[in-house]
Amino acid sequence: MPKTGHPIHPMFPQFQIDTTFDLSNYLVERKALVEKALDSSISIVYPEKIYEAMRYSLLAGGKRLRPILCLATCELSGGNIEMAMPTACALEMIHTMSLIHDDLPAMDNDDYRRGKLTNHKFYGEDIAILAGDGLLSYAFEFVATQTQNVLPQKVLRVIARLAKACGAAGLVGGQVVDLASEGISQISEKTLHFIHTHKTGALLEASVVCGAILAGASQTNLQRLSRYAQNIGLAFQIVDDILDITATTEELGKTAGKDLAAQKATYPVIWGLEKSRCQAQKLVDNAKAELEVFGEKVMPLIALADFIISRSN
Ligand code: GRG
Repeated sequence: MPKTGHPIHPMFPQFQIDTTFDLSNYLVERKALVEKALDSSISIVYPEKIYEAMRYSLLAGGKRLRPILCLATCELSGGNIEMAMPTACALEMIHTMSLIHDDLPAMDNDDYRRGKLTNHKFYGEDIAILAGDGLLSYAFEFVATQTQNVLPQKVLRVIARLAKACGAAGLVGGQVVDLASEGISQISEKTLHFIHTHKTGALLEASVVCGAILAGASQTNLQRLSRYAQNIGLAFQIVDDILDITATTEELGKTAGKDLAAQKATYPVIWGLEKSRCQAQKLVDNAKAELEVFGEKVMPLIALADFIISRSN
């Protein structure tokens, strides 16, 4: 029952809004925890160059959204931050490797990422490919060797989930269709949906689901959280497409206007900016509706869903 003196949440009248919840403070705190764990995850040993290249991109900033989501769903499902931190770090290692490879001349050919020269511009293509490979394999080693106080079966499920998100059924598959669609501005909405649910959505979904698996969430709650993640994943990509048009290179930390220049099919191209914004909002509302059963501990996930459409980079 709602306690007195607190406003009622418009979507969830059965519980109250935690008016003391401060998203920007939460993000700053969580980001700092993740940065610290990432910094101590890789030390520089011989052959120094590859470890330096891996750290160059891994510690280059970024919103750390995937680790933060993973920690949040672990806590929501009754676990704690320590249980999920190795998986949270692995998610960021995988995400970073995908950015390094995506930026290569053979793919998106970008010079800037997270406000810095891309890995291949700084270290050369050979080392950038290997830095990506190094981060990918280390991500799995890190989960397997560093996760504590979690049953091995759950760690195994997390490893399998992460691997699926990386491969042809996830990021790799999405990237392949994205590359094949280059220069074709008339691709169908179905193809665009496939690209984004795989290229962007798969890892966001794995982030949300893996945190909950580690904490022992029920199958029903895992399905609810999956649907939450699918909705925010698509909303995230629509906003990414919008920002490519509306934000500056300085705001984004990467080259703005690339989609238009490459005549890429995006949601704003198909729907226009206004409809794209409306669709993103609808998806976020759908995502939040999935959280109804979780009670008051759900504030971070509600706020993170809102952040996904209000962000400026
Ligand atoms: C994972 C084995 C394996 C291969 C990767 C290159 C590739 C295959 C896939 C491309 C995936 C890709 C780059 C998707 C784009 C996802 C996306 C929207 C990135 C931007 O994410 P943000 O905004 O970035 O969270 P920050 O810098 O804040 O972390």
